[in-house]
Amino acid sequence: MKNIPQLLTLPGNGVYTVNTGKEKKEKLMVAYYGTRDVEKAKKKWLKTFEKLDISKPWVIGIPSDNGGGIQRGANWGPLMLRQEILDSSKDFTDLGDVRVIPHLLHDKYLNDETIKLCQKALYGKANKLPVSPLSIAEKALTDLYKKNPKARVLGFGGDHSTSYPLVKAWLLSRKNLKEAALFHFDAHTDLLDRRLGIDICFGTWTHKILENLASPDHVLQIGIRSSGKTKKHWKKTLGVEQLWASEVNKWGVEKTYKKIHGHYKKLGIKEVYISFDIDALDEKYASATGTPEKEGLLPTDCAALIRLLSKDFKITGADLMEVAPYVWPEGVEARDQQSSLTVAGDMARVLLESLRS
Ligand SMILES: [Mn+2]
Repeated sequence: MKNIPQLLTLPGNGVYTVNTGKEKKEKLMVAYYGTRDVEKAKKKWLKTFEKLDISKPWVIGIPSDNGGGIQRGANWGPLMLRQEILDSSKDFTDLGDVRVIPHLLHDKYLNDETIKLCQKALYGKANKLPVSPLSIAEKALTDLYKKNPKARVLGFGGDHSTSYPLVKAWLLSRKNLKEAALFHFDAHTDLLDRRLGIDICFGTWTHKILENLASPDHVLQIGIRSSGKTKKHWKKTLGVEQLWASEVNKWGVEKTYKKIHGHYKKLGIKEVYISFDIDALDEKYASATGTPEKEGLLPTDCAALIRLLSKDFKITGADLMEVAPYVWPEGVEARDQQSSLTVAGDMARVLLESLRS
């Protein structure tokens, strides 16, 4: 645990800037720690780790969008999502943000010399600590779960590759892996083996996480509508189950939930991690994201499904990904852009609530 405060930084401060976003970062510091002074806020934040309280869910931000690749901007997700849920900040413990060097993704893609130079930049000296956002996140979460296996963590991304360390650390710390499943909201399957040779990015992370699950059918994907391959293809080649957006919109909440419940019960699932890519929602509700897609899910349906799921299964981990506040597709008005962030905040609250029940 002694490494944790080195790997993380103040909530909302993980995006390295001098002046950009200063007002928003300060607003968050004042709300959390009652000061605009970074050093004073840091002292109070460090106290969080002296006695971590597992009666409340924990929030962690991974403000990295280097695993994206179509339209970046999800690095601002963690700061903006916290702004949207400030009023309920007493209901969770904020661990802060993973420290991010914006040019890096995972340490496996780096040479020794670069790692040493980046260690010096982050920690003041060369040591054994990781330097890339996904590697830092995995190390921090693994250490946190080791001491607190019952912790319930809500991660804020970041592009969807930042779910990889969150879900991996969650899976590796489960007492009974056979009872653990992933419920994945997304317009896309994220199931590529590699994208341009890279095996951990927004388009591949779900494929990569299959090796850590008890079996591939422990992933259930929902909201899919933009895939080069059919539902049958993914089931046949990888064994992953999907509920496409067209099916969910046709069936409605009740019938859809019956399918989800039936699938997990058949497998003997007891606990579930919910990974929520905001683009699972229809573009009308989620314009502030890298790849908005038409004919998606309704926020009210998603909230209802999460609530139903949390009644029958323990939700012990969750994340909200790909919220990109400054990404503004053509034709979207300021009002719609703000309502898109409000909807994302609502989804964050629903996820927090599911971790509490
Ligand atoms: Mn995704």
